[in-house]
Amino acid sequence: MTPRWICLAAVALFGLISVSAQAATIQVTIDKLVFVPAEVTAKVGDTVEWINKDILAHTATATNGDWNVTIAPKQTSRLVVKKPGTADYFCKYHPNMKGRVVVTP
Ligand SMILES: [Cu+2]
Repeated sequence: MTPRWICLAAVALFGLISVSAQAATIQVTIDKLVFVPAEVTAKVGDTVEWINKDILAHTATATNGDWNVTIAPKQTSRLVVKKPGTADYFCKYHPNMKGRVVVTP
């Protein structure tokens, strides 16, 4: 290998490591009109992924209006969290469905 190749390989490897160390995907399953787990913790930049196992459409709607995610039946939807803090959310179609995302910096 030439020094140029070694340098490129090092940059690529470092990029892979730093990306995997920073961003995680946190999964919430929706099963029979319940968010499981009801509360998850994420870091800024992480992705929250809702997996809808029901045959009904649901939403994850932040009570403070910051975000609104629709999850079609048997589908998965994702949100990248950008703001630290505690976000309570609910489903617009089934308001007794409630969850919480705690975002740490
Ligand atoms: Cu719902």
